[in-house]
Amino acid sequence: MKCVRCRARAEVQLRAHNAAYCRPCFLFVFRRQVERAIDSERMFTQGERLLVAVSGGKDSLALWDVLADLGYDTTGLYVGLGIGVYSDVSHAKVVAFAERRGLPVRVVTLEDEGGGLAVPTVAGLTRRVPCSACGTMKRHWFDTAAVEGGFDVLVTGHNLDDEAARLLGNVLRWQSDHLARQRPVLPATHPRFVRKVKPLFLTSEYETAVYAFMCGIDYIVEECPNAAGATQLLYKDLLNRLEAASPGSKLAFVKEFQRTGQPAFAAAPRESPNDCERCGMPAYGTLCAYCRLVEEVGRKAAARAGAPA
Ligand code: Q46
Ligand code: ZN
Repeated sequence: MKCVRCRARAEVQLRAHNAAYCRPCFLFVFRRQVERAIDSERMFTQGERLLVAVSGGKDSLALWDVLADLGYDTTGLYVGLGIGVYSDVSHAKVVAFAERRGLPVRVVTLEDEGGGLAVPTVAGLTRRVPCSACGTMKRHWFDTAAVEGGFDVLVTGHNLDDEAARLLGNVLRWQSDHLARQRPVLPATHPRFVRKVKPLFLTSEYETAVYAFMCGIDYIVEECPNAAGATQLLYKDLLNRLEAASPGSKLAFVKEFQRTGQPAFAAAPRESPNDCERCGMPAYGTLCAYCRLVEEVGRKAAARAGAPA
């Protein structure tokens, strides 16, 4: 197999793109793909301050690596979720990467913030699926860190596989509100929000894994222990089977949704949020999702301790 750009021996085959590349050409094409996503979706410009949410996994670290190479002003954000060894190892990987590249990183540890509520405690007390509690908490701390740090943009490492799985989940239940918001760029719609972008939305998990491997990025290989039962994984598995039989399906699914489906959902009138009475974040009702969760935890913890709920 030969590289489609330079005819040298290819090291990577990308069936979705009907292409194969040698190492230097793959690295070039990978970076160019990220750059094109940033430019074509007008995600951000040089001079803006980017807060890059990093989990210690391959996607977010590969993205941070590319953004730093492209000369953007980046700061990493690591949110410690309190998930045992997984959190300890992922924290260490983020700190080591930031030190090696000489990049600033901000660490928010949930045990030390807002009442010391880590994901396992919250999930246990509220009997929620850990990923549901985790999602609400991560979103809250990402938004808070971005706004309080005076950043222009919050960048996340969601890749094509994540976006396709999320889209499939939203379509299966026709969640029109979620479909209207599933975009690679979410403008700052509230004073407590900054713009949110996903430069890897057309880049597959396989591509980021190859990039991280070729660049010698040391990332956490183990999945979060809560990922095993997550519905997202089931959707990913289904989509992988589809992709194997029909390469390019995921890319077409996400790309065409962005071109045709999403604008139709976004055009429908939607309720605009209030300000949360407690933290000022957008809320449907008096409290935002995070403050509702914290309140529920307080109630359940008190009930468990035998105090009146
Ligand atoms: S960290 Fe959190 Fe993921 Fe773990 S608890 Fe679920 S959502 S699986 S990206
Ligand atoms: Zn709130």
